[in-house]
Amino acid sequence: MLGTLQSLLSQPGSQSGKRTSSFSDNAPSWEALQQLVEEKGAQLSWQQPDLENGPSNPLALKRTFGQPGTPRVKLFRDHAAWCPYCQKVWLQLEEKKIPYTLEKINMRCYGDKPPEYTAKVPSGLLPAMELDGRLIVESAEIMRILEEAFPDHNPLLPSKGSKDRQRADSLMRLERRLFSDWLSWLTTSWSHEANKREFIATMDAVDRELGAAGGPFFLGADLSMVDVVFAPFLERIAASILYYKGFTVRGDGRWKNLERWYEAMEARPAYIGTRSDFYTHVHDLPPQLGGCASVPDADEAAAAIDGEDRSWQLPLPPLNATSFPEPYSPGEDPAIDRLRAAARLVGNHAAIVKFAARGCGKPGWRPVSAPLSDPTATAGESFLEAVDAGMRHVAHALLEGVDASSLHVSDGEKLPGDAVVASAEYLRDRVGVPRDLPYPAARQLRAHLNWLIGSLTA
Ligand SMILES: N[C@@H](CCC(=O)N[C@@H](CS)C(=O)NCC(=O)O)C(=O)O
Repeated sequence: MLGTLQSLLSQPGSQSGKRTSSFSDNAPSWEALQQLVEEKGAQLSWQQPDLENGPSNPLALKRTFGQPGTPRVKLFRDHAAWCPYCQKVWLQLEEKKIPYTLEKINMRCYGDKPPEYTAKVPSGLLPAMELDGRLIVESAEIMRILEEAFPDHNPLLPSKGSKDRQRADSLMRLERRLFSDWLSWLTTSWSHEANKREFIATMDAVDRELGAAGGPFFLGADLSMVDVVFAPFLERIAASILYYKGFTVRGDGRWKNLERWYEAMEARPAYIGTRSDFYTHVHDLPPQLGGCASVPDADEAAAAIDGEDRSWQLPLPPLNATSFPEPYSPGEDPAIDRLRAAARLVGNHAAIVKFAARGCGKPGWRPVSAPLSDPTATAGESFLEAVDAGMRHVAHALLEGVDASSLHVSDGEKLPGDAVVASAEYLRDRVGVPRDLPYPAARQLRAHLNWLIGSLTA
């Protein structure tokens, strides 16, 4: 499937073979849309998130959790929120409510790193942390030091020498075994059956361990460091093994304790703000791992994850703990999810329009290894007005529903449909979770971009 996506990406506008129609510039202005966001927010009792003190949010650059003073910790994590090692540290800080500031650094597959970062961390690796100005690298070391330096902030490890601590240490080793078995199966096409057996045996062991202390977490009723360490990988495993191997990890009841663990994690605001989605993961893993190996059995699930079936079309199928392809136990609140997507689009419209217009602009002079990234691409400047109007129609449809949209499509209209279709597709394929939006809001945005694309395409 990635092959399909890559070829699609190399010729922006997969609908470009189809006939598109021109359309009218009669969507409300951005100012009027902002007004609507505020009105809807008041109606639905929804407020813009409190980035500093509210639930974890990928847009936050400073977190104080209401505590006075200057944060002692500065975290450097990847800006796309793709790196599992960064996610562990991020989640630990959030669960412990340790005040911190954040600097986002791009991964190499997203282009060159800022020289100030490589001067500090010559390997360029993420995450890194400064504690009282002292630099620490390696996620395991960072996490160990955070536990030691903030003993009063919700300790996540049982005390040294205790039986629980021994169990926690042994579970951490199980996590590395799972990591290795997952990668062996995911990244190679040989020994498919043997790799699959090995992976399943290790997942059976993980599920047994999740039941051993009564659950829902590894050490029992309370979340611990073990859950924090497993979380980024169990998240990526569920996405990638379905997409590349057609094998359901989550949602078919095979591993009951694990299902309960996913649900318990997703009930935690600290985790949900860091959680990505299947689509983002299946496309962020290959550039980090140097590729993933698909089997033909995976085609149906992969098409659903890529939104190539009806899964990204309005009306969206319900989202819950058993939805296919991606279970999401907090479920959805479609009115709020649409509002959240609209608020982001309206609040950041100038940058988003320019970004989307790369879809009708020129690919970059220097490609990078992440297919969804093209840092040197340029926007189709002459189409900015049309793309702007298209995005205002999308925001309006998110806020008022597609039936209330004033979008008028006909061959005689002023604005070119083809450039806008290419731009909407470019943006749709690059909505990243959690970087841009939480999953339920991201799928609303993708589906409303598809509504625009479908409306403009004969
Ligand atoms: N052992 C390191 C591994 C960190 C690591 O591999 N980070 C990757 C991202 S997942 C990285 O920074 N790669 C360089 C890059 O892509 O920019 C740790 O646990 O912190």
